[in-house]
Amino acid sequence: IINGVEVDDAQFSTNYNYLASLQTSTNFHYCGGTIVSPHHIITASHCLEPSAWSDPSSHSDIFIVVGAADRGLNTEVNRFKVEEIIAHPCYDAAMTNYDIAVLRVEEDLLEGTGARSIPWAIPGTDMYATGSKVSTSGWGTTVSGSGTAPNFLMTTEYEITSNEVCGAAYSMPTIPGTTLTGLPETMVCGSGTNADGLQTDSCQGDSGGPLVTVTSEYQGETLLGVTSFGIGCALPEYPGVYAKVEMFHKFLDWAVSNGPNTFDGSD
Ligand code: 4AZ
Repeated sequence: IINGVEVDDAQFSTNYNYLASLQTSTNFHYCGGTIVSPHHIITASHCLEPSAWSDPSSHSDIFIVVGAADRGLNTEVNRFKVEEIIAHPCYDAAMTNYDIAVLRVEEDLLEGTGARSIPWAIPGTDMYATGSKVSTSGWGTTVSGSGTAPNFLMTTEYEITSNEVCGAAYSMPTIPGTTLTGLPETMVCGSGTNADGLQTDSCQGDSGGPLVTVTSEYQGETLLGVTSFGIGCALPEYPGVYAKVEMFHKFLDWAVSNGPNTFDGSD
C-alpha cells in the first residue's frame, strides 16, 4: 500500500481481522486474501500462477496466515494449509480478467485465531457508486517497485473511480478483438488521496487482498473487490483495478456456500 497508514494490533483485531496473508513455506508473503467463511478465503487467480510463489512445482507451498497485523507472527495456531484451489474457470491471464479464486482450508480459520469473515457483495447494491468511500489493505510494498514488504498491515482510504475514467485510462477493450473500449463489467477501479494530499494505492504484494466498504457508512464491511492490477502504483492517471466481486456471486455461492454443485462459468 502506497501512502497508507500502518494497522496496529488493536486496530487489526477489531477492524481488519478479515485480512489474510498468503505465504510460502519459507514465510515469504506474496499476496493478500479475504476471509469469507470459516473454511474459505477469496484471493486473486493471478496469485496462484506458478510464477507467484517460490516453488512452482507444488500447490502445497501456499500457506494462509490470519489473525495478526504482523505477518511474521505465523505460528501453528494461525497458519493454515490449503486443501483446495478453486480458480474462476474463466480466469484470463492475458487480460487479467476474472481474476478471482477461492482457497479452501480443512481447519477452522476463525477458531482461536481472532479472525473473522466478512460477506461478499451481491448484485443490486449501490456500494459501487462512483465516489463511494472504501478502503484497501495489504502487506504489499510501500514504495513502488521496491520489492520489500512491510511487516505490519497497511491500509488506506480510497474511492470508487468511474468505469468510464478507468476504462479510458487503460484503453481496455470490453470485448477482445473489437475496438469497443470501456472497463469490463468484471472490474471496478479505485484511487485515493490521504490526509496529506498524497496519492494512495495498492501495489505489488497487495494483490488478492480486499477492496471493502467503510464501516461507518455501511454498518459492517462488505467485500467489493479483489486487488488485481494497475500501471505503476499511486499514479493519479492510473487507478488501481480490482475484480468486481458482485459479478462473481454465482461462482462464490458455488465455491463457498455449498450452492448448486455445478457451475458453467457464467456469472
Ligand atoms: C501488483 O503487482 C499490483 N495499483 C497490484 C495492484 C496494483 C498494481 C500492482 C494497483 O500486485
